Amino acid sequence: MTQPKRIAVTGAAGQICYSLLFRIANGDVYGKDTPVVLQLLDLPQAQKAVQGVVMELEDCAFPLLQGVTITDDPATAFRDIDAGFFVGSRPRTQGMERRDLLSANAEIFRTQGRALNEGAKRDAKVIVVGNPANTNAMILAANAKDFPTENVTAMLRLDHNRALTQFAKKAGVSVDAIEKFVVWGNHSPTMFADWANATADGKPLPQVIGDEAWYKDTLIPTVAKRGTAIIEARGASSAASAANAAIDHMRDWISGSNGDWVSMGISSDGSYGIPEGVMAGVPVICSNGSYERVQGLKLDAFAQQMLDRTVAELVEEREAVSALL
Ligand code: NAX
Repeated sequence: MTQPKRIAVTGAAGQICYSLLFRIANGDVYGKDTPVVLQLLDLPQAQKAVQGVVMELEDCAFPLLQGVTITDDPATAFRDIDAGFFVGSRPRTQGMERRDLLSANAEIFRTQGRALNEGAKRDAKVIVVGNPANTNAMILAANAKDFPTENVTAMLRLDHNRALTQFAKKAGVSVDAIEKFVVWGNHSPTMFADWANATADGKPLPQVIGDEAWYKDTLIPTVAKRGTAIIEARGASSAASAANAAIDHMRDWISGSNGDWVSMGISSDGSYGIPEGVMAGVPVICSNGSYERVQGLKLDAFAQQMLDRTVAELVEEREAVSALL
């Protein structure tokens, strides 16, 4: 058997992790030949709940799960890791302003960035799920000074997957028939689900669907408000689908996306006029354990306006936390 991969997961007692941890232990990230060791982080008051989750992991008798550690210390959680799922974050509580939420999370991700810098392998792959995911990822990367910024990413994949299914249903095709679709920008209601280059079974998706009003007036808002719709229906926020999206993101990054585009929040190099250093969703193609931005796309006036709007929000978020960068 190959060496086990060490995977840190934060927010381990939370509802996303109640799905995520079992998928990772089942081999859904690194494949069925690679054993894993889980290094679980949560707050001191959540340690007992994490122990309960670990009891259930044990009771699954996953052949690939070679070990689990539980801690409330980020340095211990991130030591020697090959991958990190940063799920835990401070939720918004009643009366809390958006600015306060950003700062509370910025503090968490600053501390965790320093610990990541100290302990993680330099080629570790990191996904930030905890909201505000893009800005948290930017802070994490900025505070992990000797850790490659390109190895810190934010999750846009849930928005991506949500849109794929809506398109597939409308076009009457299977989800995997749709390619070259991207969600740009922030994981927030401003995100821009862009179908301009997308295809269904190789044919241009806008032509296959042939209903631009549906795209603008139904698809875009449906995806943007899907999180809220799920809370209203389920009485709790997306969990299994969020865990699945995190798995898809990491699996593709590790094993490749077979030439197709996927949406990842990555640190901007200035492409598409997105200010450098902002962690924005862009189209990437994954292969051989890395990703490459899809370059040279032409954006029409509508797309440009949508991109500008979501990027402006990211820039605002960056300004709100600038002291911690
Ligand atoms: P839960 O509230 O169920 O769990 C969060 C867990 O994080 C708790 O166990 C809490 O103790 C822990 N935690 C808080 N601060 C921590 C810290 N400093 N270090 C370690 N652990 C800490 O939330 P859950 O539903 O699991 O969602 C987790 C995060 O994902 C939230 O921020 C949520 O907004 C975000 N989401 C992001 C999505 C995305 O697409 N990027 C979609 C799903 C989800 O809404």
